[in-house]
Amino acid sequence: KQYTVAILGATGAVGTQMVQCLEEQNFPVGKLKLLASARSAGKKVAFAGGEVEIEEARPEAFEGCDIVLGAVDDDIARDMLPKAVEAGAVVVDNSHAFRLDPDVPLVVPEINAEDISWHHGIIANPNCATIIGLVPTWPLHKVAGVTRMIVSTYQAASGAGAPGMAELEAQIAAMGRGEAIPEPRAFAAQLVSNLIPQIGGFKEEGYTSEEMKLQNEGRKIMHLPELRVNCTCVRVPVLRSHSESVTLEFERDITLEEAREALAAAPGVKLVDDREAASAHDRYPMPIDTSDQDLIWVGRLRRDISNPNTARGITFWCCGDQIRKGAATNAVQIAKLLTE
Ligand code: 2RA
Repeated sequence: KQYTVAILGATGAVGTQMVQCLEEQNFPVGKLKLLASARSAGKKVAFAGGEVEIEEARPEAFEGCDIVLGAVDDDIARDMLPKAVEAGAVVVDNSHAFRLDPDVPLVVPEINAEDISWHHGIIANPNCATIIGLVPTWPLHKVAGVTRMIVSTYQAASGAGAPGMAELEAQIAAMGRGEAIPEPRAFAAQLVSNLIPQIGGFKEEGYTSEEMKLQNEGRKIMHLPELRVNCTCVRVPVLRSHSESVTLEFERDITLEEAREALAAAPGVKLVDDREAASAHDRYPMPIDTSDQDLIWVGRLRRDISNPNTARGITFWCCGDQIRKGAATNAVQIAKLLTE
């Protein structure tokens, strides 16, 4: 069967990536509709050896669509996507609009693909920092039962959308290749050098909306209503990969060897954890290495020596591409499961 697929928000960083992911994942697209604002209508986008013309996003555009991928902000998603369902499409939405709606499954395919079965027209794609932190957490949860997470995130400019990314990219280009430091971005990062410990607005107990997402979404995705998460989300001068320091507390003992084995075998994970490696690129994950690929790289695996019961505490570091696995790739993986 071939499917008529529409992307709402086709010109943003995530929407553009979705077009590429449909090709990469050999999605059975019979017809692709690219929907965006009136000012983008008429532009042509390369797809599957041909070209697709961008149309203005209007409710009528959903007629005949089997699947709609949402890559727009919460307000537009709330307004437009129910109309896509009314037109008979199944929606995979990357906004936060429906993520916590009890009638909407919130899905990371490596964790809870089975939840897709109870959708009522909309399936929500989790927040990027949630996906990147939970993909490596889940295999460890299956070994010893996670009860608590302490997470610090280092989130790329891409999370602030294409404009934020373009701004940082221009600064990095202006820095050129610093002789003292081989990686231009590392050089620029030290020169751009500021960190912003706020993503989203401040909510309960002084946590930001972004920080509460990991607890709220983590509980729903892993079916752990008692999960407790302390998260600090920071914007850093990196282009498109998010990094996270994750400390887990478990209800049962887990050895480092068990953790290492579970991560090495986990779908969606690449274990990069060799303190003796000559190159930093092989020693641990770095955002510069995880950009533009779909795996979550995990390293710096160690016991949590602050946990009074060290047999039940593990800390790791992970990096993943915010636009890909953090958004577009995960959404297209969900859509692909709908076709299987
Ligand atoms: C961010 N997670 O990084 C949010 C939205 N992508 O800004």
